[in-house]
Formats: sequence, structure tokens, C-alpha cells
Amino acid sequence: MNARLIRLFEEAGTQYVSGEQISRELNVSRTAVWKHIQVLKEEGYIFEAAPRLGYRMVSAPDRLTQERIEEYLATRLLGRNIHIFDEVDSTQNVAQRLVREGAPEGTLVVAERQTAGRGRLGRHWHSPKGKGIYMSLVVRPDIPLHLMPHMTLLAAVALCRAIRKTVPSVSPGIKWPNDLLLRGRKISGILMESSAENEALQYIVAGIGISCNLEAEDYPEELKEKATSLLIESGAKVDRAELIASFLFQLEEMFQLYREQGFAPIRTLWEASSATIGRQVRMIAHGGTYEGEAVGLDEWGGLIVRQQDGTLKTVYSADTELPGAR
Ligand code: BT5
Repeated sequence: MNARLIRLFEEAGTQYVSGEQISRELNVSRTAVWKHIQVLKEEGYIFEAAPRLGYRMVSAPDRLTQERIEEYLATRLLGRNIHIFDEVDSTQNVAQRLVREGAPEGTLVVAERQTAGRGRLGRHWHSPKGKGIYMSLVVRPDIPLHLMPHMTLLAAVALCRAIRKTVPSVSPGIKWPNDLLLRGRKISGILMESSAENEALQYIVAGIGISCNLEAEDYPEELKEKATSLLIESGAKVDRAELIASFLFQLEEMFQLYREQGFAPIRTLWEASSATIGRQVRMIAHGGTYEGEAVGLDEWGGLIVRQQDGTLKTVYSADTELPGAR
């Protein structure tokens, strides 16, 4: 019913639609029309009412739909099977369930809101309704498990390129291994979860969170200094459907490059988009903390750090701090 009502208003454009016309076309009472309009208002639709003329729709909420994403989608495989939800605990959980039920490669799960969005090591991903992109993508690259780190780096490059294309006024930098920063603050994070049998990778669920249209007051206290959004940095609202499609396109291109030429070109692209190489870093790893200058990536995707005493240390799993950044 609501979808039909919305379509009616969309078709009318800037024209008013009378209550009588709506009740006739949708075959419901005038009271029911009024009630449905109230429901749409609560969902964020804005209407203008004029005596005798009826209603017209002034604006619709920024809603992600399959149609809107597909309008921009230029991929062969990625995102060709889309599942969109209003609210989920975590898109990762939904995608994992779909994989177990046989979802094909390229399946994309998107939610307007997550109640238990997660980062690495059980950390929380703040996912307020309609403001960000919260998505999980099923991929099955033909690589052994130990090359998984390449996938995080490859996805970060694709994400950087997609953001630059969609929001040309910003240029994010990658903080090793999985964060995208603007002015030293985080706008996006990547979470790779995989399933493998021995060394054979079965699938990856790639989770991407992008803070698109959050305003300063949308962040909890503990994130206010650490995080930012594309809206805050560029001053303009981002079309989330366009950015999702652009990311999927870039990711497909990066996968193809990786298949054809291996990690070397990805490494070059990553280093060029890095907010880490050439900087002083503090790496907080399981085995200890290492400080020095980040000098590059090794062939497995580890970060090479030149320590104060001149020795090189390669880190494969750690949190990176950039002391003095910003
Ligand atoms: C990440 O973890 O950066 C990976 C985040 C992946 C989130 C996506 S959303 C769709 C999919 N479904 C999920 O459930 N997850 C994935 P990590 O490197 O551990 O960073 C987590 C840290 O980022 C938090 O501890 C905060 O400091 C910060 N953070 C949380 N929410 C943020 C936000 N909305 N914007 C910027 N920073 C945020």
C-alpha cells in the first residue's frame, strides 16, 4: 500500500494529488489515505498539504533500494544479488547465514541500521539509521588462506578510489591495514571474515562500513575526536547508492588486476593511497609494540617498519597508531 502511495506521489511530481483521487486509485477510504500519509511522514517523507488541492510530496527520505543501487551498477558479478534490510544485528551475520544457505559469489547485504555492527576483535561499529553504508559482500577468490591480507589491502584501494570518484573534493588515506582516514579521522573500516578448510579458502564475507551522511551530533562522545564523515568533510550529502555501486565496480577491477598480475600492482596502488608509508607509526601487535617509520609493504601485505635503531620489523597483525597525525 505504502509503495503504491509513494509511486502515485512520484508520478504526480510537483502537482498536488487530492485525497479523493488517492482513495479512488488505491481503492481505500479517505481516512485510510490520511493514516497512510501519517505513516509515511513518520518514515521521513515530507508532504505539503493545500486546502482543496490535496497533497504533494516535497521530499522522500534517503532510502537505499535495490533499484537505486542497480541504476548505477556496472559490475559483472559483484552486487548482482542484493539483499536490503531496514535493520539487522550485523550485515556480517546475515551474509554468513546466506552463504551457508548457498548464496552465490557477489551477494551483497545492505542495511539501513545495525544494532550490533562489529569491527575487528569484537569492537563496535556505530551504525545510525540511514546515515552510513553498512554492507557485507560474499566473495570466493581463488587464493590460499595465507594470502587473505592481500584482500583487505585490495578492498581498501577499491574503497579509496570509489570515494574519490563519488566525492571528488575528498581524498582519503589508508591507515594500515583496514582504515580509511580523512584529516587523520576515521571514515571507513573493513572487516574480512573468512571460512577455510586447511589452507583452502572457501569464502570471504567482506564487511564495509562507511560514514557517509553523519553529522557531528550523530557520533557518540568517544568517537567525536576520532571519526568523521564524508558529509562533514565535503559539506555535501553523499548518494549512498552511487557510492556502493562505485565501490563494487572498483573492487571488481582490483580483483581482475590481482588475478592477472598478482599483488605487485595492488601494492603500488595501496602505497600511493596510504596515510601510513613515510610516517611515524606505533604498531600495537600481539607480541609487543613497535615504533618507527613505515617504509612499505612486503609481498604478503605486512607493514615494514624501520625502528629507531635502524632494524626493520614487519608486522602482519596489529593496530596502527599515527602519533602526531592531523
Ligand atoms: C573496522 O574495525 O574498522 C571494521 C568495521 C567494519 C564495519 C562493517 S559495517 C558492515 C559490516 N557489518 C558489520 O557488523 N561490520 C561490518 P576496527 O578496525 O576494529 O575499528 C573499529 C573502531 O572504529 C571502533 O572501535 C571505533 O573507534 C571506530 N568506529 C566505530 N564506528 C565508527 C564509525 N561509524 N565511523 C568511524 N569510526 C568508527
